[in-house]
This record gives sequence, C-alpha cells and structure tokens, in this order.
Amino acid sequence: MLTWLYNKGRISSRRSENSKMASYTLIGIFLLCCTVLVTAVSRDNFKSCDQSSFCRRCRKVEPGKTPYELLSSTVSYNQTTLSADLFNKDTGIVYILKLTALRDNTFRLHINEKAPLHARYEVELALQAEPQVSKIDSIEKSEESITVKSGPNKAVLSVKPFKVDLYSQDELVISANARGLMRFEHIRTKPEPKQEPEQDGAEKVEEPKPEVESEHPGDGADSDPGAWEENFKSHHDSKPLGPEAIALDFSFPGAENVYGIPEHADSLALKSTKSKDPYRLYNLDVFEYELNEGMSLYGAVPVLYAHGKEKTSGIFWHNAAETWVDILSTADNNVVESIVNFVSGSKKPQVAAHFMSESGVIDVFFLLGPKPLDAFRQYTLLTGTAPLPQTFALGYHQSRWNYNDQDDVQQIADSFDRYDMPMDVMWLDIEYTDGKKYFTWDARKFPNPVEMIHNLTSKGRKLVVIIDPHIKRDDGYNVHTDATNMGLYVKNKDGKDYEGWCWPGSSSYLDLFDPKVREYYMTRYDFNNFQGTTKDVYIWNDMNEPSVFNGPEITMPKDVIHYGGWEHRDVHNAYGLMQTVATYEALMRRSERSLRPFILTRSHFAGSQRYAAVWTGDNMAEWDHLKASFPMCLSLAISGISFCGADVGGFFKNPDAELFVRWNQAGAWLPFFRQHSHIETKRREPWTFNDEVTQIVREALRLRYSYLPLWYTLFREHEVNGTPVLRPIWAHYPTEVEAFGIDEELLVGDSILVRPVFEPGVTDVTVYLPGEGKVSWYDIDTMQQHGQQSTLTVPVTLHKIPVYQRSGSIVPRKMRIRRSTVAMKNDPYTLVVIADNNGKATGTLYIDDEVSFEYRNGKYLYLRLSLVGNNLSSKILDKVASYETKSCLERVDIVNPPKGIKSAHLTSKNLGKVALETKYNPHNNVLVVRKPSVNMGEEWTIELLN
Ligand code: NBV
Repeated sequence: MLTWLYNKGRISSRRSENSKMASYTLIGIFLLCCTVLVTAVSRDNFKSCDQSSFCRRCRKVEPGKTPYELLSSTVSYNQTTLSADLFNKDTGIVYILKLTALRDNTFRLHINEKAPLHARYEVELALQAEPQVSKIDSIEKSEESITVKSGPNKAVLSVKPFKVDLYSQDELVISANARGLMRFEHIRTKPEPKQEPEQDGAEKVEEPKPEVESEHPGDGADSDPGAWEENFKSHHDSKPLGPEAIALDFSFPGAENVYGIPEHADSLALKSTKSKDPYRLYNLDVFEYELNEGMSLYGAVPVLYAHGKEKTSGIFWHNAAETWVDILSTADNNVVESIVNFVSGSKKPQVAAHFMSESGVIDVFFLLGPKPLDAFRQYTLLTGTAPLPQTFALGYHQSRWNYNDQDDVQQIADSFDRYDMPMDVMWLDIEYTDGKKYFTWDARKFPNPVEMIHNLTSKGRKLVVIIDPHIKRDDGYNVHTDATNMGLYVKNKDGKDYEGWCWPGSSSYLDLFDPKVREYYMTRYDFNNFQGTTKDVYIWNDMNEPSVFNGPEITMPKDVIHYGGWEHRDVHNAYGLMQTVATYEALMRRSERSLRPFILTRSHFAGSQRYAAVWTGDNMAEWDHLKASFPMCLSLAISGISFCGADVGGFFKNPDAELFVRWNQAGAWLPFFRQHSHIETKRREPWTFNDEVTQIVREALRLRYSYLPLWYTLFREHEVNGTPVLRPIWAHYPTEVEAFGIDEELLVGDSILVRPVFEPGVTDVTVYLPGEGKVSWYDIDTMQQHGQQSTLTVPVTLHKIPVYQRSGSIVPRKMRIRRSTVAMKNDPYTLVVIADNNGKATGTLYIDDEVSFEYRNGKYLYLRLSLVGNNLSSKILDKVASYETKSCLERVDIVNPPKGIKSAHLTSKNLGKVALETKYNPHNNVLVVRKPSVNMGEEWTIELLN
C-alpha cells in the first residue's frame, strides 16, 4: 500500500501540469501519511471474514441444525418447475422455492422470501439469455421427500430437515444443505435502540423475562453489532436494510477436489479453508497481490466444479454481491466423515463448499456433468461463450505504461520489423490522455494520432488504448458536464453524485447498470466524440472493479445507489461487466457491426467472456508470479473465460534476462499474449537485454504465430461448444488422480501439452504425461516420442521449454512467419500428423476471413482432417457453410507413418490425381509430404504408397 500511494503521489507530482494536479499530490501525501505503518501488500486494506459481519454470521452457523423445512402441502408444479414454500422454524419466515429442470443436465434452484419487506436484487446480464428449460418427467411425493425426475437426472428434496440431493444417472453427486448451513436473513425492520439506563446512580430496572420461550427465537442477526451499520478502517457503511445475507452449503460425494471460483492467485485445485479465511469473491484493486491466497482479486466468477475419478459436477452461484466460499477437502478427515454420514451414509471421498453472500437471493444452478467438459459446457450454456476474436487479437501485443509519445510508438513498432519479430498490436496506457480525461488525447505527446495509427495499420497492426471508468470532475470536460446535467452518475444515499478519488483526482462514476447511461457511454466511443481514433483502435477497460483510491477497500462504498435504487452492495461484482457490455456494443457500432470487437478488461464476472478478454492484473517480475499465471488462466478458462493472459515479464519490478526469456516462452502458450510493465520499470522490449535473449524471444514469438491456425480453430470451437481453449490435464484424463493437482502444465485444446520452466537455473524439469501409456506425447521440436512412463525428467536449455503433441492428433500450422497476422492470412498451411498405434490421427481446422461477422452467415470452412492407415484426408464438416480461401496446403509431416512409404498421390475434384514428393527421415520417424498445393477449401485425400 505504501509503495502504491507513493507511486500515485509521485506520478501525479511528476506530471503535475497545473495547480489542481499539485493538490492531488498533497492529498496523495496525506493518504500516504495515514498509512505509514503499512507495509508493501497491505492485507490491512482488505477485510478478513471476521471483519465482514455477514461472513462472520454465516460462518458461525452450526452444521447439522438447519431450521428450514419444506411445507409439502404447498407443492405445485408445471412441466418444468416445481414450487413450494420453505419455512424457517426459528424465525417463522416463509420462502418460495422453485426448482427448474434445464437443458443439458442442469437444474436451477431459486429461493426468495415470500413477502419481503423490500425487494431483493436479482443479477442481470450474467446469463446470456433466459436458460432453456427441460421437461420434468415425473414427480413423486412421500412424507419425507419429493423426487423430481428429468432425463437421466433427479433432484430429491428432503422435507425436514430441508436439503436437496442431485443425482446424475442414479448417483448422488451434489447435496445442497446437507450440512445444514443454509441461512437466508429476511429483510426486517430495524429494532428500536435499547433505552439507556438512567444515570446518576439510578437503579437499573431488569427487563421482565418472557415466561415461555418465544415461538420464533430469530436468526441471531440482530445481536450482531455489524448488522445495521459497519465500520472498516475509517469507512462507515450505513446498511439501511440491515442484515440480508444468504448462504448455502454443497457437498460433492465422490469428488477429490474442487476447482473454479476465480479470481485468486492460488493453485487450480482449491485448498481447504478449514483453518484460514474462506476464498473471497469481491472485485478489488489489490496492490502487489500475494500468491497462494484466497484473497479477492479483480474478478469474481462464482462457478465451482467438483471432480472425482468417476464424475464431475458443478454449481453456479448466481449472485453479484460480496461472497465468501469455504472449502472442506477430503483431507479434512473428521469433518468430511461427518458430512458423509449426513449426506448418504457412504464412505466415498468428498469435498464440500459453503457459499456466503451479503445480499441478493439464492439462485443456484446445478451442473451435473458427468464429465469435465460436460460441466464446462453446461456453465457456458448459461453464461455464454467468447465470440471468435479477430486473428490479430491472438497475435503478440506490445504494451507498457507508457509509450511516451507517437514517435516512441512508431520506433517500437519499427524495431519489431528490424529485429524480425512478429507483433500485431501496440498499446497506450493512461498517459496518452489529456489529464486522464478518457476519450481525449494529450495533444503535446500525440499531436497526430490518426497518422500514428495509419503507420501501424499500414503494416497490418492495430492500436489498443485504455479507457478507465472514472470520470474526472472537471467543468471543462464534456463527459463530466453531460453526466452531471443528465444525472448519469452513481449517487450517494442523499441523492447527490458520488465522488471518489482516482487517477484524475476527484472523480465520479457512471452508473453503468442503467441502460440509458450505457447508451450515453457508447456514444462516447463514436468517431466524432473520440476523435483521433479509427476503426483499427480497440479498447482496454482497466480500474473497473471499480477502483476508488479513497474508498473502503479501494472501491466504492456499499451504500451508494445505482439504477433501480439498488445499493452498490447488491451489484458490486458486476460493475466491470457492465462497462464491457457498453464498450462492446460501442465498438460494434463504430464498425457498423462489421468488425469483431476486441476489449481487454481487468474486472470480470460471470458472463464477461461474451465481451472481453481478461488478464491477471498487476503481477510481479518474479518466478512465482510467472508460475501462478498458469493456474490462474486455467481457472478462468474452466469458468468460461478462455481469453486470458498475464503481463509477460511481470508488471512490477524488472525481470532479469532468464526470467524474461522463460516468461515469453510460457506466455506464448496462453491465449492472450501481451508484454506489459509498470511506468517505473526499465524498458524491456525483446531486444533490450542481449543478443541471445533477442534470439530466444524471437523464437518464442515465431512459434506462437506458427500455431495461430490451432488457436483460431480452438477459439471457434469454444464459441460453438463452450469447450475451454486451455484445459487442465484432468479435463481429458478424468481418472488420472496424479493429474488432479497439477498447476505447472496445461493442454491447449486436447492435442498440445505445455510444461514451461518456472524456476531459475534449472537444467531439467519434471513432466507428467497423461494417457497411462496408451497415449504417446511427441516433443514438438524433435518429434521424440514419450509417454510410456507418466512422469519423466526432461532436460531443458534456455532455448527450450517442453511442449508436446499427442499421438493421434493433427495440428494445423503456418510456417511462414511475417510481421503480423494480417500479413499471414493467405499463407499456406502445414499439417503435423502424429499417427497413434493404430495408424490413426484426427484434427480440425477452421478458416474464415479472420475479421468480420460473415462467418455467422455461413462464410467459413470447418474441416475434419483424418489419417486412417495410408489415407490422409480433409472433409468439410459443415456442408452448408463455404468460404473461398486463398490458402493451400503446403506440407504434411506425418510422425510415426505407415512403414515403407515411397511416394504419395493427392486426389481432389479440381486437381484430379497428382503425384506428390515424399521424404522419410528415419532419425525422427517423420515422413514429409511436400507441396500438395491443394486449396484448403477443397476436399482432398492423400494416399501414401509403398
Ligand atoms: O493504467 C496504469 C496501470 C496499468 O498499466 C495496469 O496494467 C493496470 O492493472 N493501472 C493498473 C493502474 C495502476 C497501477 C498501479
């Protein structure tokens, strides 16, 4: 915190251009003085569960004593939904429960108060649409339970005590409220303050004790001093509605681990929180975040998966308020033992989670799998997938806070050509603006931005500029005057515009939950409002947690008011999502809906994948941060957000040459590949270290570009099927228990396995190769075969990280690397085919115009590539689609080919039958088929001849 405020003070003083700026610096110094005792990563700035009254209350609930009972006489149902009243015998409050069967092995459980004193917030825009329902096949009622059957699944609602058991193919996979931790604090009137005892020695009058115990003793919330107002550091939360928390526990019999609920800088498999704080989901700007932590970060995606050898399931907790999640792992023997008995009397391993949110309703989706990819798909059916990006977005991005001026931008871009390195996008951070007034330019540093942009685009490159959500309170700034006059800002509870502190000094925040505000915000991106930009400029939305330097926990106070009268507490985690919703639509309009938008967002929530890519924020140039980028992006990927990356090189501090090399080698295998660094770091463009580093980073960048056809195909498949682009090993090898806890490796699709080097000075690394000997893995450089043993020690040099291609796969590549993706569009393809033991291999390839939405009108090619025995072929999978590509097939490498091949011929409709040249290399067992030269839009077969 200290460094952070110091930085802020220093930056503003360095850049103070007028007296106003100088006063910001003074305030920075004041804030600095208030925190002198605080060290680097200030945990103190962020609440622990104990400092958050609702978390405290929910966590105190004793297992096994749930007061909730289903009132079976109230059960009613239609074709898809069962409804019933739920009663809390401690408070006398009645709730309405709805259980709906949804498409694709999913159930939705919704619980709200039957007659709330005040409406409770229901999340908006996380779901891509109203979920599609499925038919309930039967409902059976007994005194103890109600069984709802739908397809291969059933939900059994126990009446007393209340719990819901979810079965997939007759096996219990999730049990809700099995531990009895459900809590639903009804909205209540504030209790009258107790009368102060009279002073001056007057005798205290004892309150008469009730003769019988109250019928409804209550839920204990009123006696919590934090229930009706809460203080944190110097901040006061007025809590006008008092306690309104909701909580529910979920047990997963048969599961070894749980995963998901990003964003945390932690292992992919979630750890037990038995003797520490729960994982927290509350979007925050955490300065210099620590690793191996359940503390909140910039994003919150409340989806959790439970995985065991036999089944995978998940739950999506549809709530945007501050949320904490306790995890009990199989290792917590005693506790799990008691859950086991509570759930089903079985002795299976099992994991449990306890979700606790500050407000809203209980709205939970049960994803019944049964396999990992099924559960991931079920989640994306609800919240959507990422639309296919333009290819440039999958190229390499060069960023820094900040490139100083337009000449600087030009020189850096030119240097990539000079050093023969591909690069697609230059980025501009906040210093390009006129005094942090977004949608403006600093005219001194960027006198002619359009010329600068044209210089980039003439080489096929793009520009991304930052737009933060805070608006400078400056009467000369049109966005501020419009927002003030039109009433577009988030309001204090007294109805006045809320003011906070951010980069520009005093700032206000557009209420992006209001559709009319989003509409206004979109117009800011119009070319006539955001002058100096062109359709080749894309957007980076940062600081959108939202970050408020002087706010509680560096964000907005919970009692400020949004559209519809909702308090910030209800909607907090979705603020960043709302900004990207508006930015996305704005970019669509800028191109008259012809170009696919590209947006990078820091804050994210369920559904953010529909609008933006995400990066892991302000990491550090440290080895452990490099290592953390893998599980962090994997966790996001299985939670719907595939388009993820980490600042290559580390944001804070200066990486040494070795770390820089390793980071580029690893970053080239994450979907979003951008180098970025803090304003006070040394310059670190790839050529700024030494010749060897320049050479190795060039190799890493070129390798990335050579795999663009694979990345692009995977993004398309993600869009269509919800399959994550990156996958943990267990996604494809669900029974291999050894892989459940691996953080160092990932799969790109199902065919490439990457194991970067995460430690300095090592000459070998340990690699786990899944497939239990039935699958081989081939080193992509040497084509050396591995996989007979699952764990091996692999030698590494500075030039190499272990990357493998799976036997039985066909991977499309482009081997002519040019300065940008656009320049490679019509280039020919190379196929890398690895035959399995049966001589078979398959793969897919997706091709379209790489920029527009024409693919949604059927202008694309989706090809199935397969090798069976001596025949390699390409078939058009989606026959109704078509696309005229200029690209042809340049070369095929067949690893482990049929024996004794001497020649080959290709057959296609347009080319007829053509003889092809082949060459077999016995050293690596690779057969090269040269120049088939068939257009990729044609179906073809290559026959390998003895
Ligand atoms: O806009 C400046 C930085 C940006 O470079 C970084 O990537 C963001 O995560 N921004 C945060 C503001 C503050 C950084 C200390």
